[in-house]
This record gives sequence, C-alpha cells and structure tokens, in this order.
Amino acid sequence: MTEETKKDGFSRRSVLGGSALAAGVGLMGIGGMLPQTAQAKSKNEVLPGDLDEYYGFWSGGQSGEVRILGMPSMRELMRIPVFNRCSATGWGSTNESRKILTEHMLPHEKKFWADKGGFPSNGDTHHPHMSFTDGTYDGRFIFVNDKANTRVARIRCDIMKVDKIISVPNAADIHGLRPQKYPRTGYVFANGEHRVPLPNDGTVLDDPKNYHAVFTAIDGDEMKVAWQVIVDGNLDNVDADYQGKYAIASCYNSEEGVTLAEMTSSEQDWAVVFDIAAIEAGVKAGDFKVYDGGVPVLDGRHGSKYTRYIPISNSPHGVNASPDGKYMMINGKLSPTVSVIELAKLPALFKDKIKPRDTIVAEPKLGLGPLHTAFDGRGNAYTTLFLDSQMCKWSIEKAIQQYQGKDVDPILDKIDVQYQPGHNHTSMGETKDADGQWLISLNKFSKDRYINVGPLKPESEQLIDISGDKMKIVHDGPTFAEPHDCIIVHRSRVNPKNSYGFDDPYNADIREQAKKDGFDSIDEADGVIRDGNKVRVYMYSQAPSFSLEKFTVKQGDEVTVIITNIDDVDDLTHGFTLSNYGVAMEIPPQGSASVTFMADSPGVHWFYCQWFCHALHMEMRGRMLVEPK
Ligand code: RUQ
Ligand code: CUA
Repeated sequence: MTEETKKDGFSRRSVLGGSALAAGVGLMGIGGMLPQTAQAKSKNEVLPGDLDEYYGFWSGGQSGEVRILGMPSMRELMRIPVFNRCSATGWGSTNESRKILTEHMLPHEKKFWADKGGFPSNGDTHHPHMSFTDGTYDGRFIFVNDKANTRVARIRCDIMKVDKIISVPNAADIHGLRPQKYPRTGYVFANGEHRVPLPNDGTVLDDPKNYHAVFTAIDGDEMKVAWQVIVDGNLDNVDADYQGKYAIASCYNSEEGVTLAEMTSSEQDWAVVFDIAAIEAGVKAGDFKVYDGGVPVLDGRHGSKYTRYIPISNSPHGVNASPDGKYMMINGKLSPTVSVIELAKLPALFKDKIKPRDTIVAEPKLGLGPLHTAFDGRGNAYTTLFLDSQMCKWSIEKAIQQYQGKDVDPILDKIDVQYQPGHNHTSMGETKDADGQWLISLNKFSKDRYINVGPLKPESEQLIDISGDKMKIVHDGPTFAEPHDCIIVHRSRVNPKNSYGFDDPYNADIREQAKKDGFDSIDEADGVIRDGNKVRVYMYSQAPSFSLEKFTVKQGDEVTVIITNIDDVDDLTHGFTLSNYGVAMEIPPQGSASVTFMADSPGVHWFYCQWFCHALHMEMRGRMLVEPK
C-alpha cells in the first residue's frame, strides 16, 4: 500500500476512475481526507477519462496554423498545419499538401515562388470560422485567413485537414474573414486590409490617392473568388447578417493615409455595408472591371449603389452580429463606445430614406479600447476593453433605452483580465444557438501570469464562466504566437471520421496514379515502377512493418514514395521518415500519402515509421539503396 492509500483507506487507482465514481459513492461528504482528484469538481474541470463538451478552433497567428482545443478543459487536442510547414505530418513536403498549397496560384505567382520553394512557408492566421447553414454551424468546414500572403484556406472538418487554399487577387493582406450565415455558406467574406494600387504592377507607387482596399466574396463550395468590391478607406473586420442580405466591414483610416499620423487624423471613420443582392445583380449586368485573376471587381466607393458608409468614431475594429439577428456591433477601439446598427433599418438606408447615422440605435460608452464583442443569447453582450484590460458585460436592450434618453446604465459587470484582451468569444456565440455558458478572453500579454521563459513571453487566454449574473474567471492558459481569434463549437456539430477509408477524395490523385501503374486497389499497391528517371515506390504499411523491406534506385532518380496505411484500427497512424533526406510524413489510418525527392545521395538510407504504433515500432523500418551513377 502507498502512503496515500494507508491514510484514507481508499486506493488512489479506484478514485482516478473518473467523476462518475466520485459522485456515485458520495465522496464529497468526507472531503478533507481525500486525494485531490475526488474533490468538488469546478465547472470547467474535465476529469481524466471524461470528454469535453465543446471544440475550440483557435487560430495560430504568426505560426500559421489552426489548433483544436477541448473545452472547457482548455486542453490542446490537435494542431492543423495550414500555411506553415509541419515536421510531424509532412505538411508542405508531401505531394498532396504541395498541390493544395500551389494549385490555386496565378501564373505570375507560380513564377515568383518557383525558385523560393514553390509557395510561401509562413502564414498569419487570424480568423477561423466554421461554415454555416441556416444561421448555425454545420460542421462542414473551417475557413481561415492568411494576412501575411493574402490567402484563405479551408479545413475539412471530417478529417481536420486543409483541402483547399486560394490566394486572393487584387486585394492586399486578407484580415477580417466571416462566412455567410444564411441561408448557408455560401460566400466567405474576406477583407483586404491594406490599400494598394489596382493593378499593383509598379505603374503607381508613392501615390496613396490611387491606392484601394478590396472586399472579396469567395464561393466557399468551389473555393473561387466570386466577386470583389473596391471601397473607400481600408478594411478591417467584417461580419455577415443572419438574413443573407448584408455584410458589414469596419474601416479605420478613412483618411487614406499611409503614416500613423495621417491614418488617425480624422475623428470619423466608418462601417461599410455591402448589399449582396445588388452586387450580384451588378455582376450579372456586367458592371465591373477585371484586373488580376479574371474576377469581376465592382466599384463600391462613395455614391455606389452597392454600398453605404455609416460614420463611426475614429478607428472602429471588431464587427459582431448579435445572435437574435437584429444588430451589428461596431467596436470603437480608439473610441470608448460600441455602435449598434439595427439591421432592419438597412433597406431604408439603401433607398436613401434615412441617413447613415439613423441606423445606429445605441452607442454605449463601455470603457477604453473596445475591440470585440461576444454574446450569450440572453440579450447580453461582452466586450473586450484592450486599454482597460477588462471584459465588460452589458445589456443590449438597456443600451438602446439609454440612447433613447432613458436614465439607465447598460453596464452589468466588469472584470479584470490579464492583460490587454483582443478577441473574445462565447460558446456557440456567433450563431443563433449562442448558449451563454463560456466566454474566452484572448489576451495579447500574459504579464506576470507565468514563470519567466525569457524575453519572448507567451500570450494568455482566460476562460470565463458566464452562466450566472457575474462573470467568473476559471482558467488561465498560456499560448504561443498568437491565437488572434477562436470559435467555440458544441461537440454535437462536429463529427470527424476515425479513418480516411480507401475512397476519400483527399487521395484521389494517388489512386488514379496507382491505377495507371497497374494496381487495382490502393491497399494492395506494392512495388517499384520505373518510368525513365522517375521512380514510383508503392508500399503499404501495417504495424509493425512496411510491405517493402528495401528498394533500390539510382543516384539522380526522381523518387516518389507512395504509402497506404492498411491498418483499420482507430488511432493507428504510421509515418515515413527517410533519414538524411529531410523527408517525413504522416500516413493516416486507411489513407495514403506520397512524397517526391531526388535520390542524389548514394548509399544505404534507412526509412522508419516515426509514429509510435506497436511494441515493434522501432523495428518498423526498411532501406533505400541508392546506386551511385
Ligand atoms: S483582429 S484583436 Cu486580427 Cu481579429 Cu481584433
Ligand atoms: Cu508504424 Cu510506428
């Protein structure tokens, strides 16, 4: 018996079984004597063996990836490489990922990247958002922007891998991104943040008056640009309504300056409203120009029938639709206010029956630096105050009453967060099913919250219980550069597969090539096909071995290794690492992967499985013999 079991008479092992047991035998009654695991469980605690209720999809910021968290435990469950390269899975080296990273490129982009590895190896993801059907998450896709290289990626939620990336022509540096909520996604709206000349070919340089920001609607099913709209000012964040009629973007820099002083000189910026049906009609009627990429570009600057500009105090930032479908919140940033636009007033605005500012029905003063707002589905809003380092809970209804002149205070609660929050997000909070359970504060600084790890500090995120009247911080967690934004999705909305199955479209190219090479089915493809100096090496893997124990190629051959994992056990991933060749990839259950390299180093090269898969995992290896020229 251990010290512990002697003391309290319980075996630790029986208690570790999980919360059900702890609750079942009424351990709470004799609390003080018990080991830690049997203590009262706080609401966010997910005991060993228990599962989380929500998926969190986190952007990875400058690391270019997307992360999956379990919530409310805040355990990081998985990383999805997107714009970055991944040493574990081979994202960026496998033929399948390289195709996804390059197939969308325009000829001039292909040329530019040809001698730079083929595509950018960095990314800056800000805004991951799930596809919608009828105002709520449908579990099909996650879309995410790359501000660094003006791209948008799509993740298939059944396998949690990127299946499409596009680069957006004419626009510069995609920042704000939101999918259409109704009737479905549909469009993915993407803001080109920075203003550039159109076309940006060097004919215009230091003449900012001739720079433009471009708003893009991407067809989320096809992953192709549907249309673009030029606007005045730049574009920051965007959200779509719940009616399928409008998208609204925030704009800082209505001054159209290029220096900080120029960009913040005016007291007023604006929110730009896009009339989707009018734009679609304009495309049909041919009211557009074509620059790069062959896509229709409409003119949405002041006076256009496609847009309206609603003046908002200097430098608004976040744009958030309330889950009742009625309002769009424009967060003030440099102004202490959030401007509430009533969406039902927009048709009258487009008919010029009311003035732009008449669409504003509330403008509560919340504190310094409001950046983003989230919702609980009970009529309350939660706004991050960057400068005050606070989260502010406020009543939308009371804010409207106050704007009408009633003596009410819309602010219901404020708590300090650590430190300087940017985005926040509530559970299901950007859907009509906002459930008011959890709020996350994504803080730009961690300030004194963790032991010192050197000059580069982690950012910090805090989980807040919003199920009661008062907000309550229940968890702190550090994050690596930098989860700008996230979404919290109830687990009932997402249903990933456990294996690819041998018919997944992800591996269609591999199957086609295998057929051409004479293999009837990919799970039996095994052997070496020589095609001039191109060599295709097929094998399958089943723990603990590869079907080929060795293969021989000649120095100077272009070798493609194609492996199919035929294990049908859940969670049985294999890998293929070719030593001293910089080659490694994941081979998922009942999936295939391929990688191409030049066999330019003669000799014996071991390849091995890098995913611990079996008691004989270390033995899961073979040799590539490269004959010298
Ligand atoms: S923006 S901190 Cu990149 Cu989402 Cu507001
Ligand atoms: Cu297969 Cu380790």
